[in-house]
Amino acid sequence: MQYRTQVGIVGAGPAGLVLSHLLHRAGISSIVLEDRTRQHCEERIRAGVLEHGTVALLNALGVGERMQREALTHYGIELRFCGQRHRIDFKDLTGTGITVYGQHEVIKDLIRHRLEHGEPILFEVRDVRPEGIDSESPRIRFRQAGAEHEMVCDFIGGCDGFHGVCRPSIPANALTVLERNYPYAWLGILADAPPSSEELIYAYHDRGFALHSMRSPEITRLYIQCHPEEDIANWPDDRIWSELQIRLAGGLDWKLTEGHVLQKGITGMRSFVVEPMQFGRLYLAGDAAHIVPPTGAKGLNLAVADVLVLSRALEAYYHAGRSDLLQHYSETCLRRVWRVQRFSWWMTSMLHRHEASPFDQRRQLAELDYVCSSRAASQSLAENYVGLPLEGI
Ligand code: RFL
Ligand code: PHB
Repeated sequence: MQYRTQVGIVGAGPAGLVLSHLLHRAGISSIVLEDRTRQHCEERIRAGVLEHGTVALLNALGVGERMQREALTHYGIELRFCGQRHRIDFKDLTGTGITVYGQHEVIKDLIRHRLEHGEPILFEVRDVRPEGIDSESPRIRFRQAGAEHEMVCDFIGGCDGFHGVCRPSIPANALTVLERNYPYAWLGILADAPPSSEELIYAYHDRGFALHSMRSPEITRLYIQCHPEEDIANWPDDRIWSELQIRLAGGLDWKLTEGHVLQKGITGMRSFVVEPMQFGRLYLAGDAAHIVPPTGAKGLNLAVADVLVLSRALEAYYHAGRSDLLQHYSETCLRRVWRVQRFSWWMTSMLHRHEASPFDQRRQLAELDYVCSSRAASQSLAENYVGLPLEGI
C-alpha cells in the first residue's frame, strides 16, 4: 500500500506524538509509525518529572485534562548529604514548580486523543527504512502484517529514540557525535508504597547516590547508583530496600516506607549529542538526537522542546512559504540542548560517588554546601530544574 502525508513521523514516544499533535493543530497532516505495540508504549515506565513549559504545552494541545486532575505539583526538591537535609524552594526562587506525572500517562493521553481525532498511528510496523532523505520527496518504506508499504512525504520527523533507525540512515560523515559515558548506572524500582516524602529527594552518600521519587500518592519510584555492569539478579528486593534505607537516611523524624516491588531495572547513563540534528529533509528530535543522564529529569522535556521548534518551522514553511526556520532548526535546538546537557552533567557529577580522589569528594561536598547556602547557586539549580523558558506555546 502507498500512503501520502506531509510529515512522516518515526516513533510514538513523547517527541513523535507531541509533534503529531502540534502539526495537527497547525493543519499539517502526519502519520506516525511505531515498531512496538500500543500497550508496550503505554506501559513503558520512564520519566516522571514535567517542566512547567511541557505542562503548558500539553494543556494548550488539549491533552492535559487527566494530567490536571491526577498529577502532583511540587514546589521544591530536597538535597541530602552528610546527615543534612536541605530544601530547594522552587516557588520562592523561580515563582513556579514542576509536575510529577508518569511519561507513560502522558503517552496514553497523547495516543488516545490522536486516535479519537482519526489521526493515524501505525503500530507494530517492521523494518522501517527512510529513503531519499536528501531529495525533495523522501519516503519511508516499512512492513506491516507481512506486507510491504511505502509512505511518501515532504519531510521526515526522526523521533525514534536513541536506538532508532533515523540517525543511522544519515551518512556518518555528515554527523559529529559528542558524548560522555559515566562509570555508574541507576538501579530503579517502582514500589507499591506511599511516598515517604511529599517532594523528590536527591541524596549524596558515601555508598553512592539515591533518589526518592513517586508516581502517585500510592506508588513510589526509587533509584540507587550502581555499577554499569551490575547484574540485577544480584539485587533481591530486600538488598535494594536496605541500601535505600542507608543512603536515604534522614534522621529520627524521617522513615522510608517499604512495599511490594512492582518493577525493577538498570539504566545506563550517558551524555550524547549529534550535530547537526538534520540532514536533507530528515529532522531528528528527542533521544534520536541527544541523551542526557537522568539526574536532571530533562530527557522528555528536551524532546518536547525540539518538536516545538520543528513544528513552528514546518508551519512557517507550509503557511508562509518560509524555509529559514527549517534551515536554522538544528542551531535553534542545539542552544537549549547544550544548556540542558550542562545542567544534567553538573547534577550528575555533583551527586554521584565515583572512585575519584579525596580532592574530588571534598569538591563535591563543597559544591553541595555552596548550592544550599547561596541564594544565587540555589536559584541557578532551581531555574534549570523547573525548565528554561519555552517560547511561543
Ligand atoms: P522514546 O521515548 O525512546 O521514543 C522513541 C519511540 O520510537 C520507537 N522506535 C521505532 N519506531 C519505528 N521504527 C523503529 N525502527 C523504531 N525504533 C524505535 C520506540 O519504540 C519508541 O516508542 O524517545 P523520545 O520520544 O525522544 O522521548 C525521550 C524520552 O523518552 C526520554 O528522554 C526520557 O524518558 C528520559 N527520562 C526522563 N526524562 C525527563 O524529562 N524526566 C525524567 O524524570 C526522566 N527520567 C528518563 C528518566 C529515562 C529513563 N530511562 C529508562 C532511560 C528515568 C529513566 C530511568
Ligand atoms: C523519576 O521519577 O523517574 C525521576 C525523577 C527525577 C529524576 C529522574 C527520574 O531526576
